[in-house]
Parts: sequence; structure tokens; C-alpha cells
Amino acid sequence: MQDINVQGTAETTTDVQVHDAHPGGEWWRSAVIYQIYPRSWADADGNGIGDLPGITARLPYLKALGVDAVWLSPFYPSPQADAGYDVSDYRGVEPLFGRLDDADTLIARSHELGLRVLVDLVPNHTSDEHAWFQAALRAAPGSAERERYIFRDGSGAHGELPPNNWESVFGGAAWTRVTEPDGTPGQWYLHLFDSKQPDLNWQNPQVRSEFEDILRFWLDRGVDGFRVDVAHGLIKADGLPDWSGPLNMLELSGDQTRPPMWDQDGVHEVYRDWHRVLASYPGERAMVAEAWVQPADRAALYVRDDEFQQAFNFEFLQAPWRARDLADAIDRSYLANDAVDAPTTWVLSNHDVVRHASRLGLPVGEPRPNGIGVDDPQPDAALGLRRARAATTLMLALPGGAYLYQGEELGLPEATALPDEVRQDPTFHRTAGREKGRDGCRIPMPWEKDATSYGFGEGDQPWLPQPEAYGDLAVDQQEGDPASTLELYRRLLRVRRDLDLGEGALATVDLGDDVLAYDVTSGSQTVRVIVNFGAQPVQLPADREVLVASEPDIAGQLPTDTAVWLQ
Ligand code: TEU
Repeated sequence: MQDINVQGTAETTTDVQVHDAHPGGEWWRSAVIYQIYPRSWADADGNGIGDLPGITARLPYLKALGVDAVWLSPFYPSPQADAGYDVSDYRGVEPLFGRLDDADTLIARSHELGLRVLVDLVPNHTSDEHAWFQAALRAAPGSAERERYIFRDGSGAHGELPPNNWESVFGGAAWTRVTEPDGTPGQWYLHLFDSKQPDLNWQNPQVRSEFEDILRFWLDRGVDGFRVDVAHGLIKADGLPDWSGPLNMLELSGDQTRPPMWDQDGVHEVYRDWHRVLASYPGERAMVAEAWVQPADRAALYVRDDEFQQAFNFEFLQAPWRARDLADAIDRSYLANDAVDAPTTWVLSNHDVVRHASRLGLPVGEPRPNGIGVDDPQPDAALGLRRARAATTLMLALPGGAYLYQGEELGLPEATALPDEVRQDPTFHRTAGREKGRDGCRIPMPWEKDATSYGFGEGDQPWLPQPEAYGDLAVDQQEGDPASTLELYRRLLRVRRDLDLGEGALATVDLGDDVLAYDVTSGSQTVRVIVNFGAQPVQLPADREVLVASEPDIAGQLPTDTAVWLQ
């Protein structure tokens, strides 16, 4: 086949099949799921913090966007030490966000609109204000109450040192010493995250039965499934051996052993139990694993047919903006997931990482910062947005499921000028500001340029200040403008749905080193997606229709950092 030229040179294209079509599968094999961060989406009561009634009121926007489902980050009762990932009661709604019947209304209204609902489950740790942890503090060392968490005596002559050298993902030690009920310095408890997030002991049968019950509680209320927080962390290696390697498994080099706190084989037994719980309900209920695990075949173990339905593809999210790196991440994940008959699940942004419109505007191939501050090297905003639009155009062509993070459809950049006083991410405080943390990707949504807090809510003090640049990016500024990022997302989602690309087969097309090209075939239709990473434009064939392009006015040539779908 010889139909496309890379500037000047005629390339012979060779298709290599990477992934076979999977027509008519369960919804989660090809769904596009929109992540709502409840604090920051829509604030109905005007207290500056988003809430469930706010979400319900804005659901038609998601219907019009063209997604299949929503995932809600935690909205349960919580002291909010980690923005709700510190749960003090798994069966309720945090008053800041509404009441339990608001959750019921949200679920019912979503279903009326044809949107499925996933809720977040946080099983690795509870809040320290959870009744179980409070009981553990009142109880004696060795008691049944303490056995639900990971309490240990300290090391050193008087137990004054932590039991091992583990560090918290958020910085500082992963252990905190308690004061015993009699007032003496006592045992230590493990917290892989903040000290207000004590890790549960998943070897304890009570912990297991409690969480199965929590699953049932939400399944009975009609949720379609769960996003499972820190799914790779529940089981720790026996004896809790010291560890001095990286805490993010994706930073491990190939020959390093697995860290003793992540991806232990025992986690899979938990998920097989949960799979059975979900399978006992009608409908296709699903769980997605937040598992920062590599290599891809280790990550694929989580999506074997009796465990999770999906697992986020973080290797893709972290891949540098280079054709080779993205191609490798894509190839590896299809290979690993196809081997267990599971879909791949693409994602570019979430509430934990620098938004991809900014991340892709940072120097290529350098380590990914955890947040950006005003004194840090700033992303190139125009370049970042251009690459982000191309990256999404690539992602939404790929067969499998995909997740979008609220605001990425507006091309929102990371907020990089937040003053230190307003930062709330425990990472910022636990690293004494060395890491800026994740607040910059959690800014309240801009809906209307000229309204109070850009239409986020009636209150004029949203919980994090919105950058001025968000005004021009508000939904009402982009709607109807064919050049806008919002209309690009709508078009991508519409064509993806019309042509069932999510169920398609994928074949690589060789157009040279700096170009990524695939044929996605679904039924009788083939769409070619091309992304140009090189400095030279790519010549497009005259006889193919441009279905969608990541930049307006693509004709004849595909410029640098641009992607296109051709029919
Ligand atoms: O995150 C787990 C996690 O380890 C990373 O996402 C980490 O927060 C990030 O790499 C820091 O750079 C989950 C939630 O998504 C996150 O919001 C919570 O803070 C965390 O668990 C604890 O519940």
C-alpha cells in the first residue's frame, strides 16, 4: 500500500495487526467514562465546595458531551484530610456534599439519561476518625480492635523508632506513634499516605467481610460499579521488610524487585471475592483498578476474567510525547491485556497528575513533577494544549475503554500560580513544599465566563481560586465554536460512538519514525488515525475524508503535534 507520503519521501506502509476486534462486548470494554471530582464540578448550595445536587443539575452536559458513564471521586463522610480519600463512614454522604438521598437522586437521574455511575471505593485505609480506628486507639496492643489496622511496636531500645523505614507516598515516615490510653508513648501504626489515613489490615477477615458489605450497600442503591483506590496496596509483604527503592512502581527499573507494599500476590484473592459479589447482581457491574503497577503483564493480572473489568493504563499516561514511547506503551498493553481477554483502559488525566494540557507542555522526557508552582519551570501553554488535543485524538481512536477527567474537554491547564496558603494537598505540607502537590489539577470548573466563580456556584469563594485564564475557557465560551477543545471532544466522542471504534481492531501503519499511525477497523469501516510528532508536516492523501482533526483547518498536510482521523 502506498497512499501517504511523509514530506518528500514516499513511504511504503505495512500494516501489522496489534489487536483483534471485540464487537458486542460488555459496556465497560469500550465505554468512555468521565471522572467527576465532586468538590470542583458544580456547587449548588454556594458554600464554595461542589456537591451532589450540583452534579445532578449538570448531568445533561455530560449527555451532550457523549460519554457513557461517570466516576465520582469520594463523597462519603470524611474530615477531608485528603479531599475525601480519608473516609470515616463508607455508607453515607459527607454533609458538605449533600445527603444520602441526593446520591440516590444522582444515580436515578444518571440512569434516566443513559449514563452509568461508578463510585470510588477506598479500601487501603480509613480516616483516623473512622469508628474502627478510634476504637483501636482506645484498645490495648494486641486487641481485636488493633488487629483491623497495622499496629506494631517501635524499634530502638524503647520503641522510639518506627518499626521499619517505609516512607509515606505523601512524604515523611509511613508510621505514626500513638499515645496509649494510660498516657504513655505506645505503638506505631502504618499509613502509606497521610497520618490521618491509617492502613487497614487486609489479612483480617473482619476487614474483608466489612468491605463486601459496603460493596453491597452501594450496589443495592443502583451503582454500576466501583473505581478501587490504591488497588495494588492492600496486602503488604510478610514481616514488612525495609524498602529503599522508589515508591511509584512505574519508576522501578526492570531488574528491581517489587516493593513490599505494592502488588503483592495476595491482593488478587480480595478481588476475586469482590468479583463474585458484583456478579451476583443483575446488569454488567464493573470495577476499575487504580493500580500503579508495571510491567504490563503484572498489571494485566488485575483484569483476569474473575477480577477487575478494567485497570487504568498509567504507562500510557506517563509516556513521554514521542512516537516510539507511545507506540511501545500501546503495543505492550494490548499484548498483555489481550492475553487475559481484557480491554485496555486509556487515561491521560485525573485528580492526581498534572493536567495533560500542561504536562505535555513541559520538556519531553524529563521526570514528571508532582504539581507545578509559580517558581518552577512553567509549561508552554500553547504547545501543551496543542499536544493535549492531539493526544486525546489518539486516545479516543484506540479500541478499549477510556477515562476523561473533568475539565480536560475544555483544555484546562494546570493552575501553576496558586499561593502556598491556599494549597490543601497533604503532599505539599508533608514535603515542606518541595512537592507542590495536586491542587493545581483540582480547580473548580468554569461554566460561564461572566457568572460568579465562572458559574461554578453562587458563592464567590470557591475552595481553590480559579485562574483568570479559566474564564475564556468556560463552557459557554466554547460551545458552538468549532475550533474549541469542547467541540473537538464532542466530535471525537460522536464519531467514536457512531463507528464503534472502541470495539474495533487495531493495526499499525508504518509512516516513519516520527509518526504514529493506526488503522482502527470496526465492522466494515476503517478509520486511520495519524499523529505527527516530527518537525516536518505529513502529506495527507487527497482521496480520504478528514473525519476529525485535533486542530482546525487541516487540509492536505498534517502539521507537527497534530492528529487526524481519516476515513
Ligand atoms: O492515589 C494513589 C497514589 O498512590 C497516587 O495517585 C498518588 O497520589 C500520586 O501518585 C501522587 O503523586 C489514590 C487517590 O487517587 C489519591 O487521590 C489519594 O490521595 C490516594 O489514593 C490515597 O487515598
